[in-house]
Amino acid sequence: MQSTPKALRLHIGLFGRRNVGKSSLLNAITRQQVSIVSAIAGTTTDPVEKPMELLPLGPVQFVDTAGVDDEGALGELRMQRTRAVLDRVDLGVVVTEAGAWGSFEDGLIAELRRRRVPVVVAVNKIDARPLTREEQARLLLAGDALVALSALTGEGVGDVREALLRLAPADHFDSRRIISDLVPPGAVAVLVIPIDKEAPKGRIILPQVMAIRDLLDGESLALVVQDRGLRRAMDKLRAPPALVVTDSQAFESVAADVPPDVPMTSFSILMARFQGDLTEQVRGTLAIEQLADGDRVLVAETCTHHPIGDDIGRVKIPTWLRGYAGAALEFAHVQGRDFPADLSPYRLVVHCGNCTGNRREMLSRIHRCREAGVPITNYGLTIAYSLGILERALAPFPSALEGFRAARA
Ligand SMILES: Nc1nc2c(ncn2[C@@H]2O[C@H](COP(=O)(O)OP(=O)(O)OP(=O)(O)O)[C@@H](O)[C@H]2O)c(=O)[nH]1
Ligand code: SF4
Ligand SMILES: [Mg+2]
Repeated sequence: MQSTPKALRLHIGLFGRRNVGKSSLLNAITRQQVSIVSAIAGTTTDPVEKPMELLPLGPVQFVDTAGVDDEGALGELRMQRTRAVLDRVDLGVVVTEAGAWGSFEDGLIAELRRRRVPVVVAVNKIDARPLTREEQARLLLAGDALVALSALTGEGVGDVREALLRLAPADHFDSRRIISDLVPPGAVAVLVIPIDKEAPKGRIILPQVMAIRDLLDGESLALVVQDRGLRRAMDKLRAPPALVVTDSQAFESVAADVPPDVPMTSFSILMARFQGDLTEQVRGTLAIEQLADGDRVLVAETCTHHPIGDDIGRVKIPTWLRGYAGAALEFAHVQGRDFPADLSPYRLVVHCGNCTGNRREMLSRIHRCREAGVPITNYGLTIAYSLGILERALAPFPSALEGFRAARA
């Protein structure tokens, strides 16, 4: 259970002033001492994450944040970290205590609403101070659900769980598939995974694992090969596969080995669809055509892996883009949560597949790019485009292909 990829977990954020009992509530819901509780305001300084199974919903990820009402330099840093959490939650809990509601809480709700995130208002510490009838009437209108509780005695904690279950977006654990919707039950998908020096020792990476698991769930067949074994594998099949998926870095040789009438795409294009907005990112890819000398390109990665050898983000993407655009481009790199607040210096954002992140955060990055007028693409789309095979790699996704053709025309 603990290893369900983060991307598939519903993210639930706990927000509120310092000392209202956010960490106590998390501990009460999970029945574990996950987050440190103390009478000193400002105990939680960095977001604390706790994956758990919230039945019958399934795997969720709680994020306990730092209280964000404080001032000063340290307070500002905490607020930035908490704001980053706002960008990636699917559900928000605003924790407060009786008599404390003010413009700060209204502001938090507004931030969550702006992101279309449902909100539970949780009034804690009712053992010490019950909620008055007037306040209850007012707070009922503040969020989508109101719960009065005591994390200390446990009263009302079950109601918080129930409110979360009720408000969880119905489409979260939905039929969104990585690959199995493209490969009918019983049909074969060939997955091409080159084992080169960038491949992690003794294992395969998350998008590949997720694709194999999804094919198993769909009762399709997965044939996993290295790029140099592809032709031999294709020869052994009695009928052509329903789909060939390759690591983007082997695109060129795989495109040459796969007959033109067999659908072909890459893991990162599958991930763009599953974890982001494929059509928007395909449109963003066309901005590569406009790149000129001195333009700045932001390369963003969700995880903080240590770059090795010809790292795709640091070496390969810059080399490909400079070559394709024939321009002296400048590259900036960010990893993890450090997506810049100001995107105006950039002419293009090239994002990784976001396999370890969650979809809402990716969609919120895409949204921020759109608001800033900065196109966003991803690794696989960039590589396919610069190799001139993007149209072919989009053939399995008619609406994205249509968007691509329309934008190009
Ligand atoms: N009486 C009472 N005290 C509580 C309750 N829940 C939490 N407390 C106390 O309130 C204080 C703050 O609790 P925390 O859970 O650390 O609060 P927090 O919101 O995480 O605080 P920061 O991390 O500092 O922002 C602690 O002394 C808790 O014991 C409750 O339901 N009733
Ligand atoms: S850089 Fe992005 S795509 Fe690559 S492993 Fe990390 S999160 Fe996944
Ligand atoms: Mg805390």
